[in-house]
This record gives sequence, C-alpha cells and structure tokens, in this order.
Amino acid sequence: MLIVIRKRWIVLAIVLVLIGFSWYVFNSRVATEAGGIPLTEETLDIHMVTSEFKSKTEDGREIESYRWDPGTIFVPKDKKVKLRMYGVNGAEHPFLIEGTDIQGTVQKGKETIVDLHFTEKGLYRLICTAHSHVDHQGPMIAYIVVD
Ligand SMILES: [Cu+2]
Repeated sequence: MLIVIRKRWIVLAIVLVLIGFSWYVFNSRVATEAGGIPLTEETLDIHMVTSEFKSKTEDGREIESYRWDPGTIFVPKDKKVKLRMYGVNGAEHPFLIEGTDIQGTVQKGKETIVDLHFTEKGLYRLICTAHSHVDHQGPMIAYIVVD
C-alpha cells in the first residue's frame, strides 16, 4: 500500500515537471518569435515622421525645432530598405542623405518613400536642408547606422 502511494507521488511530480517544462519552452519560443523583424524578408520597411518641438524662453521668446522621428535608424548593410517618411509637422522638408545621391522633399500629409541599399558600413546623415541647424529651426538630422 505504501509503495503504491509513493508511486502516485512520483508520477504526480513527473507530470508537474513536464507541465512546467512545456510551459517554459512554449513561452520562450513565443518571446523569441516576437523578438524582432526577421531580416530574411526581401524588403524592410522603416517608418519615420517629421515632428516639431516648441517651447518659450523665460523672456517669452518662442523657440522651435523640427525633427525626424525616429532620429536614429538601423539599416543592415546590403539590405534593400524602404524608408517611408510621412510629413506631420512643417509644410515641407527638402532633404538629402550624405554620401549618396538621394534627395527629395517630405510634404505635410504626404508620404515620401526612398529606396535605400547601402553596400558600405557607416554612419549616414539624413539632413533637412531647410532646418539643418539650431539657428534654422533644427537641427533636423537623423542618423542612419549601416552595419
Ligand atoms: Cu525640415
């Protein structure tokens, strides 16, 4: 009788360990799958908007700065990427990407799509030529990290 009860406890313990292990494997797999955009996709889309910071100094002067948001993006080397820039703040933002022949304009309420395909690692700057410096309601510069 005592041996039968011990066997039941052992079976119960094994079942609980198996349930716990299954739960762990299932959840760790879900976390891995949700961990990021798979870089094996043919094309990668990166979304960006134009934004604006506004503030007042103590003497009542209004200051503002236009920004690319996000201000830093990661682009894998040798990967085809569509950079989708949507104009939210500011009527228009003429831009260029240093080290490339890419240029264009982002207009309020419209999306401008740029095809990126960097073959060299490095740090490239997306510069709005109208707001490139703090004296011109900037610096509206985003950093493209290619690695
Ligand atoms: Cu701008």
